[in-house]
Amino acid sequence: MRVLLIQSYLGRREPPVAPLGLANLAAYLDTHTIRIFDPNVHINPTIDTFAVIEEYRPDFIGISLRNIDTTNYRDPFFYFEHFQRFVRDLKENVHRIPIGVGGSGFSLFPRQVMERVPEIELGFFLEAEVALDTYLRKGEAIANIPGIYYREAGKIAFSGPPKRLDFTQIRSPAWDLVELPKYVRWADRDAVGVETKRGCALACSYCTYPLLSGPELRLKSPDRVIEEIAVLIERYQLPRIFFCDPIFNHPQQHAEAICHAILNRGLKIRWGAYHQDRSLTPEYVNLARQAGCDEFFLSPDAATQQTLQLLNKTTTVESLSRSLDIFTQNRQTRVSYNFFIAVPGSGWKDLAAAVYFLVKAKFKLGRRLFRWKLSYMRFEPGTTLTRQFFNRNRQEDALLPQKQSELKNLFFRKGNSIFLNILLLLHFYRGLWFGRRNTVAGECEQ
Ligand code: B12
Ligand code: SF4
Repeated sequence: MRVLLIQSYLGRREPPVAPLGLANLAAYLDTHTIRIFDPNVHINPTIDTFAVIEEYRPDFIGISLRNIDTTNYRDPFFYFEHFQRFVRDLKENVHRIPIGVGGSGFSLFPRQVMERVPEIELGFFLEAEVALDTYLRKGEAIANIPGIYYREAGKIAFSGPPKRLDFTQIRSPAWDLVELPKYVRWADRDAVGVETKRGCALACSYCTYPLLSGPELRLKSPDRVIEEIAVLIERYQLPRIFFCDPIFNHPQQHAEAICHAILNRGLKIRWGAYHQDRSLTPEYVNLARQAGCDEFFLSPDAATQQTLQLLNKTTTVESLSRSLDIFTQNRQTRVSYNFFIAVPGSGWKDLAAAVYFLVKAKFKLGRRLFRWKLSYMRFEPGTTLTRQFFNRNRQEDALLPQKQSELKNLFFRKGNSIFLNILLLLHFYRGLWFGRRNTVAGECEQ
């Protein structure tokens, strides 16, 4: 079977992200002929996609719907609108070829996407290495393949949650099928990702990652990770990668083992990764830096104990402050800290604590405070916070709006005092200065 895997077109130019999910899927489809295409790194995204279809003549088209929107209040861009148009145009051109969709954007809103994009025949929920392979082999009825949304008698049916992949057996991404050289110049903007694990065992109340990649940790062996990095360096001369794990340094021993393996193998690679502050030690930071870490991304999100607890963070005021001391002492690290401006029940004191922390961090780290962010939380499906503070009055369906202008309604922006709310309103809509600068497109809300 000829299979075409497409990264969905974002609808505008932005720093691209190499399709790691599609490269993982392709590694499992070795009984088929596969092509991976990312319109985002082509000059005429839609026209070039049609040209590829015309030339390749696939029997099945799989599209990765990675992003729904930017989750960024300063730049509320609705990728999903463009995805809908992209699939509609595609189907008009290729009406006899079945279209399947998967990806984290799809998995956050599976039923809604199936309803709103009737051109999609099949939707693959969560990780789909096994489900897609089984479906394409055609030996099994769809209803018996866990993890698939499909259409039956005019209704949307679901075959049940997929089994999570055994990570000790996982195959390496088929990067040879991706036009990887096109991403190399974006390496410093986190364009090429490597997974060292799936899952997050922590449970911050606003976060979708445990839903998307599972609440239990599945670790890739450090040897396997090193092999994958070595291929990226040797075959594509890639100078930098981003570790796509929800949290790289949890568990700490696994992160340390990977750092040691990079050093022992003598790999020259720079990398960035999401870190949590609770278990940071000066020794670990030093080790990670020597192994190539050039940016530690931290999302403490709040700076008072009460708001940290409400968000169910493992961070404490003490661990946050200790992390800053560690980064201050280690004079070669670049760090980014993200905070939310408003958390349910928070007030002036909480906002002031976050601002004070950032000012202190700027003073202590100078230019090494590479990015900082004071942003608003976007309610996302399936989180505790959404259940508590969004669903009370509204349907979860509203989390996938109909149009871009509705995105702004999905951010939490209420403090516990009237004057604070007026300030937040002005900040949110009128662009008061604080927290609006110093973030780079392509970064990710955690
Ligand atoms: C790491 C990461 C980043 C890194 C990416 C680094 C890199 N080079 O890959 C960086 C920091 C650059 C980043 C940027 C952004 N990110 Co981000 N990111 C992630 C994260 C944590 C992991 C993604 C990943 O690589 N997973 C590992 C791969 C293997 O899994 P996967 O892609 O999901 O693929 C599997 C399945 O989904 C499925 N699948 C995927 N595609 C398809 C297609 C078919 C046909 C089938 C059958 C199955 C299938 O099978 C795959 C294999 O199992 C996710 C959260 C998460 N846990 O998913 C957020 C996430 C994807 N990001 C998100 C967002 C919003 C963004 C940004 C828009 C942020 C911004 N404002 O700039 C940008 C977009 C950049 C771009 N150009 O696309 C959101 C998207 C949801 C939403 N609300 O829109 C997520 C879900 C986080 C969240 N808020 O919940 N991100
Ligand atoms: S915010 Fe980070 S630590 Fe918390 S649940 Fe999400 S991925 Fe895990």
